Amino acid sequence: MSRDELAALQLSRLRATVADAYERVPLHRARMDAAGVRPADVRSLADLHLLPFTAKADLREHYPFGMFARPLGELARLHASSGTTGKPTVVGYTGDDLDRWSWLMARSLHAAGARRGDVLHNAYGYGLFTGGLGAHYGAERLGAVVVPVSGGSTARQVSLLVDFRARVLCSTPSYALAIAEMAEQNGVDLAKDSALEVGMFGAEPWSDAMRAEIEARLGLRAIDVYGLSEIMGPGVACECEAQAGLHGWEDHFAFEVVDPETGAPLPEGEAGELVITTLTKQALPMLRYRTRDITRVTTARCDCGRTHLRILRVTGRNDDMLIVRGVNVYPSQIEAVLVGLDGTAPHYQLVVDRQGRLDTLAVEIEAAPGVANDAFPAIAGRAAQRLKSTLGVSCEVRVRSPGEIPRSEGKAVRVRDLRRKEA
Ligand code: DLL
Repeated sequence: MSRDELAALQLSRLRATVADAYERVPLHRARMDAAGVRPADVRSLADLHLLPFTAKADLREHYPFGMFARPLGELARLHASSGTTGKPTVVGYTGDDLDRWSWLMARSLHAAGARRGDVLHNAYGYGLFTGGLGAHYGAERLGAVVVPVSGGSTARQVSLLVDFRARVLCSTPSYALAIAEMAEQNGVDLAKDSALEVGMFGAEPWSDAMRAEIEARLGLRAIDVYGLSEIMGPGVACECEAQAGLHGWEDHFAFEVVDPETGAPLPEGEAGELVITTLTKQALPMLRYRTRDITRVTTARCDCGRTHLRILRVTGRNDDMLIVRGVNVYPSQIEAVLVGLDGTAPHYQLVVDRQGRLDTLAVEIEAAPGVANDAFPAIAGRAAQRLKSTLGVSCEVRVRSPGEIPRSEGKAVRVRDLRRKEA
């Protein structure tokens, strides 16, 4: 579709979604009434800006089903985010929602290079998390042969990957590395001994340095996939084989980037908070959902020929941003500096603490297997110097022995915040 055709389709779907949300969801109606906006006021895509925002807190306050636009009896499935504090966020799908999600995940997988008949090893967690089932049904829709292994039992994952000749691996990027590491410990070189060619990784921020590391150790092309349960799950946006940003599927979602402080829309290319409006969701239509994810978008045509805009790597979440002596840093920026450093393994954790009234940041990195303990201080020194010159902050670097930093089976825990213990 040309961008004009895409825009026309977006507008007609937006108008239908807004009318439906106003009609069926008391929260949307109340917010729009308070803002003095009627569904009929949405006459162009630019009028999207008239609509009030929604946020994760709205879902929590209307726990569990208060934001659904369909009665429970018309739903086919529920998912929920674990949520570190308070109640989980619950999301619902009609049968048609699940059908569209499967198509969008199939489309994403195809863009990533997966094909009908491929054996697809799905190591995203199955359950309330959207990763496992989202990838599963998308892969089936594509015509792939799904191995529904879920996360965990990493040694067994390695044998199954090799024995079943999987061509495609789906997992979080951090778990992909844990699988690679387990393989190496068991004398298996996945780059040589497996049939892997495509990896579809997401659910957490990761850097290009991490991508290079994963590609080398697993012998595949690592593709970034993005999504969030409040909007659908995985497959809201996905890279194509050009690996030049994630195509946001604009026939089903409208994307905006806003200033995280003021909420004002930002011009194309500027970094800000991604805001998403669903255009075809039935059970849980979302108007201008504040994702908290920081990124930039471009509508420049991709080499692959797709006209969908591209979301340039999500660098991190607004709430994950650390302010270290006045400098804003995201864990993934630190990752980009650390991964690939001589003598280290690509595992790290950031420890935030407080001394007096000042926040402190310590970076824990892991020595590569076989590196002698007396080399640790020199490694720490090199890492600290790189961090200082790239990010402009000095921080303490601690080098841990191989295997000491916890491995993830799903989303990695990158930040240990010790400040909470004071509260
Ligand atoms: O993580 C859905 C998903 C599953 C996406 C599998 C991709 C693959 P939630 O658990 O609701 O949903 O978490 C959503 O994870 O707002 C981002 O902060 C982060 N996130 C997801 N994908 C990426 C990515 C799933 N590719 C939250 N890069 C989002 C960076 C990501 N962050």
